[in-house]
Amino acid sequence: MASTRTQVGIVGAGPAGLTLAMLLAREGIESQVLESRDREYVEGRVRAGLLEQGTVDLLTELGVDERLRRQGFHHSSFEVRFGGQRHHIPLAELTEGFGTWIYGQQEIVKDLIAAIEERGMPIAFEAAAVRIDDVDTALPTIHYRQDGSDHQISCDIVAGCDGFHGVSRETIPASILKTYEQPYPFAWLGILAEAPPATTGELIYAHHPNGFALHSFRSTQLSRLYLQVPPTADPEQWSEEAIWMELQRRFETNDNWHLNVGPIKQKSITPMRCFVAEPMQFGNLFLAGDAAHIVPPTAAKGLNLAVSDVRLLAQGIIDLLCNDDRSTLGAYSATALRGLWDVQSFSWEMTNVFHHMEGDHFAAHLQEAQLRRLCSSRTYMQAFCEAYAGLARRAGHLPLPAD
Ligand code: RFL
Ligand code: PHB
Repeated sequence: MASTRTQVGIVGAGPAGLTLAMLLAREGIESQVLESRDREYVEGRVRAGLLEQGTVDLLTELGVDERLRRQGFHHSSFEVRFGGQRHHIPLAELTEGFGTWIYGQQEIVKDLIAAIEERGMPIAFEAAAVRIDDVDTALPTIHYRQDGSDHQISCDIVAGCDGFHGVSRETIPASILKTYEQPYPFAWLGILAEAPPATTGELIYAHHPNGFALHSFRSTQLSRLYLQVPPTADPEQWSEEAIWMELQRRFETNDNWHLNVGPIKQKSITPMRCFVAEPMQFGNLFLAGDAAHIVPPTAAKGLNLAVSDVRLLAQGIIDLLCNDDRSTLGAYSATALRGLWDVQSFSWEMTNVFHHMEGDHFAAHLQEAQLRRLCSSRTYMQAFCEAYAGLARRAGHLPLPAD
């Protein structure tokens, strides 16, 4: 059995794990990233698309923003659509200039992997962590499988960045770990289509009696669209024609707006749920990103949260390993959870306002009243925009340490 030693063992090469590796390298801290999938899979996985300015600022600090600035799209506003009417929400105007960016998660992952490689740092692909031992000691050990054999790596700190289905969270004893889970009675059918987006200037969030729809994109030639569907929906039961018809119906306006249609390259179902695990720390194991929490994708917060978790975690690790100061790391779980619950609350609100609640006519009237208020009250609109832009978590503005 091969056995090695590093300062920080990072489980998972998603946005959380890769960003953490870069933040630590900047301070001369050595880490080893372990990733269960192969590189091609990780670089091709289509997921998030919307980045907060704070996330872009961090990628800029790390010097991995060159392609993002060339190929990404900056947005200063978004559109809300209901009752056949379009409503323009001036995001940047209401947040002292904070807009959002569209740039695919898999592109960020590619950029981070390239930058990590350039620094000669190791990422072990097809290396699946199977167990983490001794996390309550000064030298935890990650056991992993690679090339059909068992390996282990000992480290000062283990960062569990292995997403919702990883092994890190299970390492926290059941007597200590508390989880909260809230499923929704609907899911998203997401498509990636070879069709020029109807607009690249704004995203469109539509509320319709048939359900929610979102118009997004990945490039001037690739549309990314989502439809609210029942949680049991089978993507194979949705023909291309049925998907385009339903999208057109939900985006319909009384000024003849229309979608651009094209071949669908990919379709998938995303179940909608909220999930929180607390604490996000046990001994020298720290959870970050989807390993610790899931928010419904409506407000586009998952990746942005993962990045703000590791920003906080990296500072804690740096204070400990460079200055022998454990206070930031000691407050990590409480501080990250406080920011998380803020985001969970906004994601919950946005999901409930936009999605159709089957058979609930009372809810439908409340939703329309809330949407009318969002599109007409500047004060309400501003509070919504501040949360949507992730203002509290923007660069250099971490949530206050918990009491
Ligand atoms: P990831 O990306 O899941 O990465 C975890 C990595 O760990 C690996 N892994 C293991 N490696 C070694 N050993 C093991 N035992 C392992 N088990 C797992 C996995 O292979 C993987 O590579 O978690 P991370 O880094 O925390 O990042 C979280 C984000 O991926 C996620 O929150 C976002 O995609 C959520 N999300 C969105 N977030 C945004 O901020 N903006 C958006 O616009 C946005 N849109 C979305 C989304 C998620 C969606 N879906 C599919 C859930 C749209 C959708 C449809
Ligand atoms: C996306 O492009 O995947 C996306 C954009 C905005 C959202 C959610 C997802 O609110």
